[in-house]
Amino acid sequence: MIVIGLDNAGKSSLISTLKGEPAETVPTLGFCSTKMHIENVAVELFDVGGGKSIRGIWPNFFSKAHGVVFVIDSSDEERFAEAKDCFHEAITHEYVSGKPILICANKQDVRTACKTEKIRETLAVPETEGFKIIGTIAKRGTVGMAEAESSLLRDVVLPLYDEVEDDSEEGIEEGMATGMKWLMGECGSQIGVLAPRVQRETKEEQKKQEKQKKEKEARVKQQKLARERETKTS
Ligand SMILES: Nc1nc2c(ncn2[C@@H]2O[C@H](COP(=O)(O)OP(=O)(O)O)[C@@H](O)[C@H]2O)c(=O)[nH]1
Ligand SMILES: [Mg+2]
Repeated sequence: MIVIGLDNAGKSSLISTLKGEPAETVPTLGFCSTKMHIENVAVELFDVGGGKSIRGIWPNFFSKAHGVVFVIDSSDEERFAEAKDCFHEAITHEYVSGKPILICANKQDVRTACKTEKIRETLAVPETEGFKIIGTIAKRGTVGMAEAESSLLRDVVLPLYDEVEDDSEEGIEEGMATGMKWLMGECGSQIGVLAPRVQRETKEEQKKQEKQKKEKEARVKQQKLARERETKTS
């Protein structure tokens, strides 16, 4: 499985929560991988960033993945356009299209977070099978806790919020497990198609990369020779 999304979406938090080890997370620069068991199946999760600069390494992971988890920070409206762009670039990739995709509308604990239906619209999630969207809280925010100690917040601000509070947060941690279960189930039922596809495309991608590497080496060699000739003639 590959877990993608913009930086700060909550990918690393989601993975550590799933693993049951709320480890301290550091921003993902390249990628990292975590192995765990979900529903008695060994799964390897690749945590890959979604920023423009990192997208060059996407195909490498896309080719190996049976399913995709896309994580979005539902409270960061300023980056919705960027997230949508990232989402569509991923789902239309030749190694991804047709594979099961789970979308985690994360940070549902943030009061200003958009609900799953709004996120579905925002990302323009295709209305076809193979896409599922769930609300998640990968890691409950601690920001604001200290502030809540302040009497103004505690006595004046928070009670106002409590009045409008609904119960939509309930069962959200469970939602994450249900979401992963769905993804595993989809991958499982399509394994006859997915397994050979992954094998074929992984090889294809490896070949592409080897070719690129050779071409690069050849270029470097040419440049070196050219430099040597220059120093001889001067
Ligand atoms: N409030 C809240 N904060 C979250 C949630 N998930 C992650 N965060 C915070 O968002 C920040 C980025 O999370 P991280 O997992 O490192 O994101 P990544 O860059 O996608 O791997 C961290 O400060 C997390 O504590 C969530 O569900 N709710
Ligand atoms: Mg990370």
